[in-house]
Formats: sequence, structure tokens, C-alpha cells
Amino acid sequence: MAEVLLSVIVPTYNESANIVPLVTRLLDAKDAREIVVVDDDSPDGTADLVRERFGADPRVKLVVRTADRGLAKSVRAGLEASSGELLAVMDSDFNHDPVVVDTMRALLAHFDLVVGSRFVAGGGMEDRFRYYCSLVYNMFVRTVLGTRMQDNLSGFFAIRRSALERMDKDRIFFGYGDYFFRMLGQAADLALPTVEIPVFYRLRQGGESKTKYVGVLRQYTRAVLAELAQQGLVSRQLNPILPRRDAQQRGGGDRRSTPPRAPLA
Ligand SMILES: Nc1nc2c(ncn2[C@@H]2O[C@H](COP(=O)(O)OP(=O)(O)OP(=O)(O)O)[C@@H](O)[C@H]2O)c(=O)[nH]1
Ligand SMILES: [Mg+2]
Repeated sequence: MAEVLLSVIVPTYNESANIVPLVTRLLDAKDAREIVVVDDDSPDGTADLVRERFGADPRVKLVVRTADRGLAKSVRAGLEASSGELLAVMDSDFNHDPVVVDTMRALLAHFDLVVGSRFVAGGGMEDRFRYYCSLVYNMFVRTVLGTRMQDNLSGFFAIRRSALERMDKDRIFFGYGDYFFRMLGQAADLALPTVEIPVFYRLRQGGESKTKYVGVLRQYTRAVLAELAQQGLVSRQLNPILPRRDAQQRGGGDRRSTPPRAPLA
């Protein structure tokens, strides 16, 4: 039987220093895999580089977005342009170790969602100061929203397409990295079988950061509070028994209702 296809979604903005080595590394794995680079029309020519180096490789797809720039919408565009039954999303600057994608793929045989986590044993960040700031901020997100995840902002994950299709994507994919905790919230409501695995963030390999920390923290905090308001101002952890109204609408209010997963080929 043919191996199930894994699509790896890689959003890029000004990543000309990283994208060729990253895609090359991802293609080293010899499994059935496609790489979907979603570039927001980077002025540094990231998309041109992908065309030049991988234009003839049918395993590499390039999506160039010219309007409404943003990380979350790029991730959604990549997921929608992909063909795999298994999906992974990662950063393009080597913060996220490409080797972990192999582990995530293997774990999708047993789980619907695999979350790369800096805050489980074995995880971490090379930048110690950011690690502790993110750790504290994640405790806040987890407590307020009741996601039950240690890392609510990693943006490094793999999911079965069948699980993603059960989610309300319009309510997830907007903003920046905050899409990730909205996705985890829906995964909790749907009672998706989920596992967190350790990931260690190295410093970005080349190029410049797009994250303006104070602005991003302000944006994330607004997004956390908006999400809390959306769920009736009660953390999921404080109210674990009553199925949520919107979860029921999506068909996931009963935590025992997760359908069995199709076996992996
Ligand atoms: N398509 C797209 N990708 C983006 C956008 N903003 C950031 N990215 C990508 O999202 C990933 C995360 O952005 P980074 O700038 O690395 O943010 P960070 O990881 O918080 O910060 P550093 O790693 O320290 O630079 C990278 O792969 C970026 O290229 C965007 O507006 N559109
Ligand atoms: Mg980064």
C-alpha cells in the first residue's frame, strides 16, 4: 500500500538566508512528503529562490500571497494548498528542528495532534531569557484558557487532516502566533487525542526576526481575553464537565465522541 503523504507547511517572510537549506533538509527524509512554502511576497526574494532551486521538484509547492500579509493566514493558505493526509507546520528559520518532523509523523499513527513543546521535559530554548518569559506567559495562557497544554505558542505541530477538518478555521487563523492557542482550544473541545513532545529552539540561523516582542505580547494578551470572552469567561479547566455550546455545534461537546482514526498505511 502507498505510504500516506505528509505535507510540511513552512511560512516565510524574508527568509532568503534559511529557506534553501531548510527545504533541502526536509527533503532528505525519504518518506512520502511535500513541502509547501507560503511566502508573503518577501522583498528579499525568498520566493524566487524557492522557484530557482526547487521549481523542478514536484515535492515542493510554492504559494505566494500578495495581500493581507500575516503568519496565521499564511499557515491556513498552506494547509489549504497542501494534499497530505498528514500535516505539519514549522518555522523556516531553524528555530524548529526539521528532524522532529519525522517524530511527529510517526506519532500521528497514534494521535490526531502532536504539539512541539518547549516546556515538557527535554524541551527548551537556546535563548534562556526568552525561555523564562515564554514559560511564564504560557502559564498565563494555559490557566486563563484551560488548554491543558504546556506550550500554547510553539507553532510547531502536526495534525491529521481529518482532525483539522473538524475545526472552525475561521475562528483560528487570524493574527500572528495566537492562532496556535485558539487551535489548541478547539482541539480540547473536540477531545482530540493529543500529545506534547519536547522541542528545543535554537536561535534563528540567518536573517532577521519578525517578532516585535512588546507589541506581540500586547496582541497575544488581547487575543487571550477575546478567546476567554468567546468561551463565556470561564476557563475550560474550571468547567471541565459541561460541554461548551460552540463545541457542541462543531460536534465535539462529548469527550467520548472522537471517532476512531483510520489506520496509517
Ligand atoms: N508568510 C509569512 N510568514 C511569516 C510572517 N511573519 C513571520 N513569518 C514566518 O514565521 C516564522 C516565525 O517568525 P520569526 O520572525 O522567526 O519569529 P520568532 O521565531 O518569534 O523570532 P526569532 O526566531 O527570534 O526571529 C518564520 O518562519 C517567519 O519567516 C508573515 O507575515 N507571513
Ligand atoms: Mg523564528
